[in-house]
Amino acid sequence: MVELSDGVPTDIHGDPDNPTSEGYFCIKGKASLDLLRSPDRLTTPLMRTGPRGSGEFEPVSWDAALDRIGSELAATIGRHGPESVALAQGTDRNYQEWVFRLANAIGTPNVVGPAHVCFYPRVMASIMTYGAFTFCDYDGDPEVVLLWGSNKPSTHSDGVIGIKLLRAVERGSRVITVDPRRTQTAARSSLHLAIQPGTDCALALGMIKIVVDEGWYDHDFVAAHTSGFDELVAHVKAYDIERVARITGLAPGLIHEATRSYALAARACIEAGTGLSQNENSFDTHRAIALLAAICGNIDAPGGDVIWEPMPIEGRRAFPRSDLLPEEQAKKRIGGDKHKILSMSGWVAPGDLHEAIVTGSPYPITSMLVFGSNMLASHENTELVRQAMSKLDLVVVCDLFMTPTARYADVVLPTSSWLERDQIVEFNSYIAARRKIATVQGCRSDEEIILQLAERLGLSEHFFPSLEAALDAKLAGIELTWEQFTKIGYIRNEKRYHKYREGGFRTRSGRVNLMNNGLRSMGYEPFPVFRRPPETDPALPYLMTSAHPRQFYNTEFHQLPTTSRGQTTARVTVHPDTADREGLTDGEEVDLFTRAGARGVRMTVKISDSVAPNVVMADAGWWYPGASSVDDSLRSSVNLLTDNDRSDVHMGSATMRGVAVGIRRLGPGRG
Ligand SMILES: Nc1nc2c(c(=O)[nH]1)N[C@H]1C(S)=C(S)[C@@H](COP(=O)(O)OP(=O)(O)OC[C@H]3O[C@@H](n4cnc5c(=O)[nH]c(N)nc54)[C@H](O)[C@@H]3O)O[C@H]1N2
Ligand SMILES: Nc1nc2c(c(=O)[nH]1)N[C@H]1C(S)=C(S)[C@@H](COP(=O)(O)OP(=O)(O)OC[C@H]3O[C@@H](n4cnc5c(=O)[nH]c(N)nc54)[C@H](O)[C@@H]3O)O[C@H]1N2
Ligand SMILES: [Mo]
Repeated sequence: MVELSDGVPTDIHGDPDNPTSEGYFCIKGKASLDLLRSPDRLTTPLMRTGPRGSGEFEPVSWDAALDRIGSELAATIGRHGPESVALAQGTDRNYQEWVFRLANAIGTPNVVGPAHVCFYPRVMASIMTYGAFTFCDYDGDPEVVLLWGSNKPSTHSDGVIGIKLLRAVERGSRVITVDPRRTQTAARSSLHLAIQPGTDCALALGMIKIVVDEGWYDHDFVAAHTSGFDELVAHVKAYDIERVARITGLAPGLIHEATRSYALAARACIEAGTGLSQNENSFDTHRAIALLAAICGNIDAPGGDVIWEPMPIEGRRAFPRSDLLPEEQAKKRIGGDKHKILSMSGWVAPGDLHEAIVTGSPYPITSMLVFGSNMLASHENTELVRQAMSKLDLVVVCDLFMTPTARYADVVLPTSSWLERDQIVEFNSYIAARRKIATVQGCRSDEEIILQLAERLGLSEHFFPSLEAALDAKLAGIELTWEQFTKIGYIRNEKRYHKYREGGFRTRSGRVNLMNNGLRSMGYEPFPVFRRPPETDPALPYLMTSAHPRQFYNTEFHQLPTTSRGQTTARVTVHPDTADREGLTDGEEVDLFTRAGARGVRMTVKISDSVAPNVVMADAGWWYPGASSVDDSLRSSVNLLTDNDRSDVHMGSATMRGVAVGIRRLGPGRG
């Protein structure tokens, strides 16, 4: 709820009637008015005048900027084909379907983003298992919530926010947390499994074995609605509890107790988060968890994992118009032969794209349009990203702020924030009309920019005469216009349980694929397998992992007073034993490194026994807005240390959690 005084926003707070938030409001929401007022906002298009990264730009008009982009794109499409244009977006935002529609209309299959390390490993694992993806039914009062690599109370995801979990706990739900870190929720959980980073796949397979051995699975559901159970039983024989305990660093008794508690609960759901999606086991970890949930009969059950049914609007599914992309173009998607499951979802993994740009193979990629991603900080392997961005003929970055990534652009387009645009917001539980209530002069929304680019590229037939016409078209399926919808505000999505009882699951067989022959025919294992534990090297004795910070949003908000107050440098949390061993004091600066002698990542030490002695927890997503060079602004960016060496074969998920590192002190040792 935004308070307006003479049309000017003066205050912002939560909306008690909102079906998702129930009025809960986080610090990032509170910072929204900072976004309108920030003196650092970009307010005019810029063209680069100095070398890439130098930060030297001159202001130009919108027409000059868009004309240049239009003509350079037309030229490269003419010379090298539409696939030479790559589009990029960061975290899922409400205009994502517009980016895909533009790509499809241009005819390029190359859209890059962090999908490989964000929600897509989970989404694709669920789709390959039961034909859809699910969300936790907190309103259905689960007896047990298995919070696995997810820190829900700090991070909202999938349109269900932490407050729903906290309310369920108030009503009696028990939480089991699987997290290498003792988070606030872990401390209040009935069980906390402080797992070694990157080993969750072994745990999930071990839990399946226990459920099978003890006979705790849902016999009727397994018989009626799954296929491949006997083969699964044979497959998990290799994951006996002693072996799993060794891999994960967890006591066998604790694993058994957690499994019993989850499997025997009448209602139980699993919140599987991004903590599982950033290592080489990512897809199989999520698939093993999907199998565990299925055999326990919790899919589409009250208080369980409920399958999402989108509302019949032209939203995330239909609006991208994948029919516009010819089959022979889709086949050219970079990485399509390598990371086949990611490719099925329409995304390209950053490592694959950047490699193709740098090598020019299998074909030239010359241009990139970035709609809201600070990829020099957020993609793994910063050095490769930098090489790729340096090589492109045309880089366009749409952003609110001058980020390290924007400094590499030829053309920067100033973008509006969420308060400055009309948008249909599509969540699991509802759709909402988000209305424009403010204007920052000079800025345009991504949707407007895409409409104007489409016009210059002669693609208007695939778009709309105006933004309002587009919003009307999106709502046609529910027989509303945008104008009418703004008066209604939001519409709740209907939740229905046990939908499979009517027509089966949306898989080819209509059953849950415990064994997946489709995966086999693509050259993958039909069952999840745990590959290997994170590497250990005596020179790199610690396993670095990370979490999304409560007061920032990925790499965002470091320049805003409300959110940056209280933390001005990136932190690494180390155990007191580690501090003793390395001679570290609280608050001192250190470098984390992965190669002796190579540049490290600068972090401020925080000593706490919330992590194990061999685990270090580094803040991800850091950059310093005030720094004079790109190098300096990225000095605390953990992706200086990540690479594409150990990535998931299905999705290309890079290893960002469970990276072997050493700690280098900068000053003399502790007394
Ligand atoms: N090491 C490590 N790396 C990670 C992660 C990690 O945990 N560890 N997390 C990964 C995950 S899950 C994700 S999703 C990615 C996030 O990666 P990104 O999405 O690249 O990161 P963001 O900070 O969200 O970048 C968004 C940029 O968009 C701008 N922006 C905000 N709103 C808008 C808008 O409406 N329009 C436009 N055009 N721009 C806008 C912001 O100012 C910001 O510069 O990072 C990934 N990288
Ligand atoms: N406040 C805030 N909210 C956000 C974001 C943000 O940056 N800030 N980012 C948004 C985005 S793009 C995303 S993808 C989501 C992510 O939200 P979540 O899915 O909650 O993911 P994270 O917070 O990245 O990590 C969750 C937990 O995983 C733990 N973890 C780390 N390594 C491992 C491991 O190997 N195994 C296990 N089991 N756990 C591990 C971390 O300690 C952390 O507590 O949040 C979204 N919401
Ligand atoms: Mo994400």
